[in-house]
Amino acid sequence: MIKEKEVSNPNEWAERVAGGDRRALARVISFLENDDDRGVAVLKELYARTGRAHVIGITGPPGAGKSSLADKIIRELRSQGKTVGVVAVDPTSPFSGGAILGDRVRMQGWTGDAGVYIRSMGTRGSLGGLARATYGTIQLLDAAGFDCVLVETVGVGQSEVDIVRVADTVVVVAVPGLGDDIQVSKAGITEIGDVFAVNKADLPGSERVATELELMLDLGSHPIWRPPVVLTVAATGQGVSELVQAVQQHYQTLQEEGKLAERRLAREKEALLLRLVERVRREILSSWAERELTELWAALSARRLDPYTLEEKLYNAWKGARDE
Ligand SMILES: Nc1nc2c(ncn2[C@@H]2O[C@H](COP(=O)(O)OP(=O)(O)OP(=O)(O)O)[C@@H](O)[C@H]2O)c(=O)[nH]1
Ligand SMILES: [Mg+2]
Repeated sequence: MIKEKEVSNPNEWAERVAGGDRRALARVISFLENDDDRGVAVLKELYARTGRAHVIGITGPPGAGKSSLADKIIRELRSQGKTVGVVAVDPTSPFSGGAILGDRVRMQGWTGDAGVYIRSMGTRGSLGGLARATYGTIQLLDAAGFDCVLVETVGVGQSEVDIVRVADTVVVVAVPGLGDDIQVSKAGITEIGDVFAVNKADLPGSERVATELELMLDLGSHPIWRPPVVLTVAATGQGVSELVQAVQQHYQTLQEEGKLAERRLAREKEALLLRLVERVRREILSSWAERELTELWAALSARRLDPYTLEEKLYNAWKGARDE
């Protein structure tokens, strides 16, 4: 273990992370997970060194084979000589720090490979907190020099979708046998995917899922990139090199069309604004005593007070306190 006393400032942590020190990397990720201020302090030091990694998001329904697919994608990228950092996010799991069993089992062959780093993260606090820690971790892996950063997340709700949105390339994994087109037509799914993998193509029905996806995609407009649909069998690795090729073509297209920086700036702005809003919200709420707030909510509920007046009251009190 690193003795904390030996590392006294963010700059030292940053140097260690950028230099590829894995134990430092693991510690700083824990800072982020625990909302320890040192995490953000290190991110500030490292931001100028980020933006080099290709961030690849993998999302899809539970059990679709995302981790198995990630394992085979790592293999393909390694064969190209690329280094890979992985963040496996499980919003339903309270565990973190590599304790998610499925991911460990499915991606376990890499412990001896210095070119691969895998970290699992779960929610201990809020989903917003998880999203923040995940995003910070991606930046750390980027600054640590990994060529590619894979982010796996279960795509069941909006927050999970938000997590994967930070990727340069989003792979949506669909599977046969989940009944009709629930997975395909689920709002937003066709919108966020840059590449679609129909996994478990060894099972019946995969061709149909692929056809439905193609039809759905045909309805959309795709000015620079029409998302391809690739059949895969993560269990054997079949189709994975085609998948990786599609993912890399997408990245190349973004670069050639000058859209990569635009996409990254958009996500950075969105994340920053969300943090700001959250901060102001916290400040406003914490400036009131619990009892006072309870009374205000009760007045709102009983319709003795309208929400617009209350909004002004809360805002003005906060602003007044700031202007003093
Ligand atoms: N038949 C078949 N089974 C597969 C394939 N890929 C994965 N599986 C199996 O599907 C199950 C789930 O695989 P995972 O890789 O853990 O799926 P996941 O999407 O990461 O699961 P969660 O992270 O729990 O949502 C495992 O039993 C895999 O062996 C495939 O291509 N074909
Ligand atoms: Mg998984």
